[in-house]
Amino acid sequence: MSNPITLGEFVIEKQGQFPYATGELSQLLSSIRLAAKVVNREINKAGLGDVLGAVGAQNVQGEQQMKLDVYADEMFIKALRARGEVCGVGSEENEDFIVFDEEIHSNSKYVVLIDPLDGSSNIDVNVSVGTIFSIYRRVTPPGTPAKLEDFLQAGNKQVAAGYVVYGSSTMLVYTTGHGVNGFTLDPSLGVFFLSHPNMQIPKTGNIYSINEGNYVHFPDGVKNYIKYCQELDVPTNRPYTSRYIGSLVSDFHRNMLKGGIYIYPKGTKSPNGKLRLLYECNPLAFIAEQAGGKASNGFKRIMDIQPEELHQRVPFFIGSVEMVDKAEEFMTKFS
Ligand code: AHM
Ligand code: MG
Repeated sequence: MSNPITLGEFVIEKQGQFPYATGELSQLLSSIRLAAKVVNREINKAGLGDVLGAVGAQNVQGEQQMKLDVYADEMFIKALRARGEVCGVGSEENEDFIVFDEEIHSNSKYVVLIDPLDGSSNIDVNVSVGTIFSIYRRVTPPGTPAKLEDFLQAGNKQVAAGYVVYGSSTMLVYTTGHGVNGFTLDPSLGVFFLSHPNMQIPKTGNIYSINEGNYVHFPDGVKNYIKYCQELDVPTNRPYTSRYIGSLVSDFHRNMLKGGIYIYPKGTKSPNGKLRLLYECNPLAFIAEQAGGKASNGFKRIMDIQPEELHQRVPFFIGSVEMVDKAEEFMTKFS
């Protein structure tokens, strides 16, 4: 490795870009980085379930083995609680947000929204999963308990966002609104190294990612866009190729690197789609835009949607800007 830069070093070097107090963001990211490493270790052992004792069974210490999504949720919350930057966490795993009210949080200025283990149904079959997080300045005064309004902020108010993909290698990708950088974990050292500086999503691509099994339930705009993706047209490199892992972070990450579009539309079964605005869509939208891509609900910018509830779902179109533009064109035309 020539001149390796660790995530810790990088965050400190760039902390001047953060509009608020120096050091706050690095503390916050170091909580996330630590929890990500612990979760990574557990995920890597998941295949040993039958050997070491399946989830739900008792392990050798007589402790109950936790489901990994619950475990990840607890790890991230514990790591964030251990430092003083955050006054509350909203998690996809929990019905309500959690307020941190210990002494060290009396001056905390941030809230975190997190999907601790997205795509967790994939773990049993050794497919990549991810963590998605989003950081906001609280809007209520420090020194008071965090309130719902601190969490229900539009995505355009995010101060940082990122994801971890636990894949063939483990990567942490984040933005603070100054571009996107990706770090790969060296498992032998337990250190994330800068591996993907200044990530850019290609303006267009030839991958479309959607669960086509739900085709009959899709709106006409999406049905017609899929047809467009499958047509033969040499100048635009069609037909596109179809890739759907069913693990959002992995599908998004691949499309980020190669160019593509990911769609989870509304369907007759799920009137607002499946994905959650606060835990999944906003953070990935922030990253996509910072990498030169785009995220939409089919008609408008994801990050301009005013959230009304914590677990709100939205249709989601994200990826290469020209592909999302094209999909929006179909949505408008057939709506
Ligand atoms: P989860 O938050 O319950 O894990 O669900 C989110 C996951 C995404 O990772 C993935 O893109 C999507 O659900 C797949 O859903 P489907 O199986 O309906 O295609
Ligand atoms: Mg999820």
